[in-house]
Amino acid sequence: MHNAKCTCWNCPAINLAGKVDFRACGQSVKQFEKTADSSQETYIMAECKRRPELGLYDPMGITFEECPEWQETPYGYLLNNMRVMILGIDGYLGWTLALWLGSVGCQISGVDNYNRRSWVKERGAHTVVPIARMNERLHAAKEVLKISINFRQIDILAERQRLKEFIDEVKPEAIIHYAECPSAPFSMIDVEHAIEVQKNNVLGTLALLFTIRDVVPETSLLKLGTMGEYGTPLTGRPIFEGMFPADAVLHWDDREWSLGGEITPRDPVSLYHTSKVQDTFNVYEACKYWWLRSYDIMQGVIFGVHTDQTAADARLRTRMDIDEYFGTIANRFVAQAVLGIPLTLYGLGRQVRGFIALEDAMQCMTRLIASPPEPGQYAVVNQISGVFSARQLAYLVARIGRKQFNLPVQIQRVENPRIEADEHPFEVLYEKLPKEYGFEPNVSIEEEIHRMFKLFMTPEVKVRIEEKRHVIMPKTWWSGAKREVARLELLDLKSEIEKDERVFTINR
Ligand code: USQ
Repeated sequence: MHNAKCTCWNCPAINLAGKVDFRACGQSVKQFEKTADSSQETYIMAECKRRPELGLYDPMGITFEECPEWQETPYGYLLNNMRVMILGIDGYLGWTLALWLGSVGCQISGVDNYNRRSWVKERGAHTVVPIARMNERLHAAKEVLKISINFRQIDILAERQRLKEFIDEVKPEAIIHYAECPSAPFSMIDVEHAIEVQKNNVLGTLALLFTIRDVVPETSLLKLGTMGEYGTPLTGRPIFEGMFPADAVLHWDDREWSLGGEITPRDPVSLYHTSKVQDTFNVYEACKYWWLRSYDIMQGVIFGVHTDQTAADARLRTRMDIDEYFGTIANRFVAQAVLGIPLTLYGLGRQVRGFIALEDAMQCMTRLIASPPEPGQYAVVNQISGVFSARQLAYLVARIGRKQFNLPVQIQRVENPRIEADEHPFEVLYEKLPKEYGFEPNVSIEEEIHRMFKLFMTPEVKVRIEEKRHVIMPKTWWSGAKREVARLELLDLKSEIEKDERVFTINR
């Protein structure tokens, strides 16, 4: 078990006590022990909120493996009935995670202001997989999966006092922050949308950090960042997991310095991605000033719609968007294939991204919840399970659509409405999740795309895709222009892709 040797130092049920400057941000147990050895003045003790009978004790003395409050699960040791609060619980990821964690025994609470539903509606689109209203969702979760979810309709920024009261009432041991606008094109529509995205994302997170400091400083915050924060460095230098590794060195002007532990450069690719960069720094500072603990999860492009829980009943499904704003590339390609629209490769189509299936993302989140960071620790993981170019993805979708569903799928270049490199080197590290947290990808991209085709071809979903044919072609230009992109040449990618050995391998 990846977290067997973690101790009370990592556990959110701890109350830290003793004679130590908690603002000193030692960040690691080793660092702290060093300080404690060299100074008789400093010592640290713990009390357990779950086992008050232990009194004061050494926080490094009990491991998760030894503690009866931590029970073995397929994702590592997990706190019994761990209290997890999901912000943005009505969204694509939030709802899926609520059911997933509920089914491994967590006690789920959540908030949402239904912004995602309104934003999609405002753009004239809809989720092609119909989803139930929240009341019905909650009812079905109870009836079908025996999961009780404690839900409140709250806007985390405008109603921060209500959020604070709710957090104080629940005392979550982990908080998952998904309550952000996830769309790059939405943030580039005009000044109003850019402001809305930045305000919602940056200020919502900032307000949350203060609430955590004041009410539950020992909780672990799992904050969704994005791989797009890093951009695509044109020098080809590796994209590390948030920070430079210990042995990274800067050479300049015949001198050299260690870069180890510093945040790596960010070069976001839209004003939405920029909001995530600002979040990164706000969370990083909060961990430093207040000893909060957080994972910043640099998630790649998600695809797919399936988990066992969301598939258990039609009322439990999660949303699936395919429009220009909220549909991500793989989901859009499958919808285009079903509609008979050539798959839209923006620009050269050689832009490369990290991808992960919905179900695998849920596994990663569970493993991270099970292994809380240490007090003061800001940790970053790159949450992807494979790397593809847009061309490779289009080819894969076309191949599955043609061979397995008998659809005449075509691939076409269109003008690129974004300002991004559409051909670039890309070397990304994504080793922490598998090596340190035991993540094993379970879903191959072929399998998930096949599953999406199957679902999208059902009459109920197909008719909803047909209804929204007009929201497929992009109209939002990063330059500010307002016109539909022009279609360019059709591509036959067979020979180009099939000689590329890297294609369709889930792990490097
Ligand atoms: N693209 C196409 N054709 C399309 C749609 C997109 O070629 O029809 C290209 C885009 O130009 C871009 C890439 O595919 O280079 C990815 O675009 P996307 O719309 O699938 O994803 P993106 O805008 O990058 O944002 C999505 C999620 C966001 C998340 C991000 C992870 O909406 O919330 O943060 O993926 S990442 O891309 O790794 O930053």
